[in-house]
Amino acid sequence: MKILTADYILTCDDDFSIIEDGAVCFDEKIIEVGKKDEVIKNNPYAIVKHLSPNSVIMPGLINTHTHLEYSANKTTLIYGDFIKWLQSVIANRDKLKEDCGAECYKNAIEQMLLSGVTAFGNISSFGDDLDACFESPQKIVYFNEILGSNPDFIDDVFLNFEKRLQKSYEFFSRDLIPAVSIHSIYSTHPMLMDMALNIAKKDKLLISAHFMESLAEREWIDRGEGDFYEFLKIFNQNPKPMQNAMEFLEKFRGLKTIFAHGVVCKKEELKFISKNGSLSHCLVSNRVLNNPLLNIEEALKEEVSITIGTDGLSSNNSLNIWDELRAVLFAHSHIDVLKLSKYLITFATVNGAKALGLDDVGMLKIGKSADIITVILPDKVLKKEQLPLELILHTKEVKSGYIDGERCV
Ligand code: MCF
Ligand code: FE
Repeated sequence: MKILTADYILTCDDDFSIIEDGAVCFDEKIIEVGKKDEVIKNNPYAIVKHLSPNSVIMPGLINTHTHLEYSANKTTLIYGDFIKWLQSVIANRDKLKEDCGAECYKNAIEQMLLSGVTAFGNISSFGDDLDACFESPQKIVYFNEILGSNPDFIDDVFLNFEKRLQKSYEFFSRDLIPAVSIHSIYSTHPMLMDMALNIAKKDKLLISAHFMESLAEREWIDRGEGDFYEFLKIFNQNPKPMQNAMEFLEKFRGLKTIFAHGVVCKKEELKFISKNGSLSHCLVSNRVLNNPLLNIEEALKEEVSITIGTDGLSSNNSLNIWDELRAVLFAHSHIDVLKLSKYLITFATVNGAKALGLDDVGMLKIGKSADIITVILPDKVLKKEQLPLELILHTKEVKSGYIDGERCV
């Protein structure tokens, strides 16, 4: 049993309580959170470690959407236009996949870990990242991706998906949870979706889907026109949208889905997402692919649970979640900075945990798993209301991290 004491405990509980001169006592689970003197008095046999001045203890951070298999990308893929990027992914994915060996996966996972990410959602297109995920200390929801629009290949594509899903079941543990990813409305045939979602329903698996990420996607789905039409003509002489947005969404009703991006959603779509899952905000990815900025306030008005995703290195220069949080903070310049900072910490902790179905993390509270990170700020924070903002501005790496009470950083 251990006790960590710090200047601030950011509990991320329902009241967003911040405890000054606090402590957390834990083994694999959190035993007590409170004022330093009381926690030490109540747990006399625990080993006490006093963190340095300006220390903060908070829940481990959660990245709900990444693609480890694209971690070899630095400057290969084309940014600035969603369709051009998609074409460059198709042209380069085999090479990028080959270039990401064990070391590349290890570095990507370590970058997340050092930034304090103790749990993440990974979209796996090929199953090549399974060993690396198995070996990582973090809790991972492993989304096996399915996509394909040609009805002639449905059976082959589904067989390949089933094989990958099966393989991920062999690694099933508390730390690696198999799940399903429906790539998107423009790339996945409704029949394929039904087949994959039937498995998700039967096995109670979490789902992830890219949804309404670009204006091109909106135009294609609503009117069958635009850049997507030109792009899809390469594969099909007379391409047509396979379903409309609500038909696509309806397939996820009653399931639990993380919708990635959602930057060009209509009100009724946001309403649907709020009742059937959550949204992963991948701001840097949206920016480099020249996609619109998510309207956070509109999504919150519809009671959407927003989480933070870095997306893969296929559309980001960093998997460090603090880099992402800083970018989000600066991009949404019309939202009050203190209010947004508080939101962002909630998005990256409690909301992320709920979205990934990890109900025992994301908050420092008695009985939750001891997934904890510590950060040392460069100086004193005079008012605790400033703490979320100062954390986002100054943190690059955590001082230490624990998963189920075991030291992992
Ligand atoms: O989230 C971004 C942008 N939107 C769609 N797909 C991806 C993203 N990052 C990686 N991808 C992958 C996706 O999983 O790129 C491929 C899929 O395998 C595009 S479709 C050939
Ligand atoms: Fe993605």
